[in-house]
Amino acid sequence: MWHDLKPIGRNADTGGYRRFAWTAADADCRTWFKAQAESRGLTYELDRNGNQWAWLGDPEAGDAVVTGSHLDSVPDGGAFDGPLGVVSSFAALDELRRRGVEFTKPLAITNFGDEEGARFGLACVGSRLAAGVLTRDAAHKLTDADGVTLPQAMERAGYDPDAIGADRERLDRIGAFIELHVEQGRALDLSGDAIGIASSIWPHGRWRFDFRGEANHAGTTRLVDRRDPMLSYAETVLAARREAQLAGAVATFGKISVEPNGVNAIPSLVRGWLDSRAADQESLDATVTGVEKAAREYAQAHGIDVSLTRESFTPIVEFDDALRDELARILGTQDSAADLKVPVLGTGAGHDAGILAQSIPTAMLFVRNPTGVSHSPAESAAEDDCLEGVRALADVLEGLACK
Ligand code: HGY
Ligand code: MN
Ligand code: MN
Ligand code: MN
Repeated sequence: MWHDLKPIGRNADTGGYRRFAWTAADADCRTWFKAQAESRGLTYELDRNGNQWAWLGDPEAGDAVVTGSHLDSVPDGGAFDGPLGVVSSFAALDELRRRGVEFTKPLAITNFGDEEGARFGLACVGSRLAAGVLTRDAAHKLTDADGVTLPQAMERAGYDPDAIGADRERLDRIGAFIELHVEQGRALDLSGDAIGIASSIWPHGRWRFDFRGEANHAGTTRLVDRRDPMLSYAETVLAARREAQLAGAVATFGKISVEPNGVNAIPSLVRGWLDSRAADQESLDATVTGVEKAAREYAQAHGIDVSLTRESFTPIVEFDDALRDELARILGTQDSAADLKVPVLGTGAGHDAGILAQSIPTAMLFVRNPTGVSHSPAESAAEDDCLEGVRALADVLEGLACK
């Protein structure tokens, strides 16, 4: 199963993955998912937002236990971020069938579309649309770096962009959603545990800074005559590091666009995207406010126009206590989360579980990542830990959906 998926969208030179929404690699991943579902006799569904579902039992019955994750990636991403959750879901079902359990509730496995937002800039598009927290109109405005809109991309991939939108009736059939994910950090490596349970997802967002200056000749324009927006951008990146350090947050400028983007031309426009996250809202607010203040002060001093646009934001997600305690009881045979054998940890990474948690009892399982590295070809997880993850997920699904 894993080996059929691994080659899809993989860059042989870097070992990284490029599985952007509505591309050929995405289509191949979807074909893989459908084949896995049908080879297990599961009822395959593709919902109006392009999310895939594989059902055991009656999808209409309600109170379903659902597990899954995503198959798309960031540019040059790792092999585990997303796919580990989907593959582990199918493997956990295989394990439950080996155990001969009897299901008392419907079970479904999902692949949520466009979780990374790598192509159109907004994360969790498939789950946000289904949950009704992203409107069709707003989604239709999403455009990729080549100017292709999300509706055009969906149409080219054979999907109907006018069908997208809230799917509450489908989500209301879910009694509990569990997402297994490779840890994106080193907490489990440091604690010496293979498996962890999520307590929360930090509040996080994406802001776009536009710095406008004056295009000019790189060779003939005196320094004093320049209005170079690249300097404002550079100062803002350094300010982001300072502000995040002060607030105990994280801040990243990982994406930039420059116009006209010529080696020998002073830019007219530099766009920089800030990704910032913190364990609490106050620290996040302090960071972004500080970065904005620094950007405006520097821009003003150098005759640069600066504008700031918040492109996306996800408030803190506190996962459902009762479900988290239930997982803890099942996994650690503990009566409550208080004296856990299985560590509970917060995360700065966003997930579809964070979107669903806003309206459905939701929990996350993490599998140890020995280096903590993610969103990189170097992302890794030991096979034994992945198998431990499958066993833990099977235990949880058995505890929640079986006699
Ligand atoms: O950006 C994130 O945290 C997630 O990997 N989409
Ligand atoms: Mn990711
Ligand atoms: Mn992910
Ligand atoms: Mn010239």
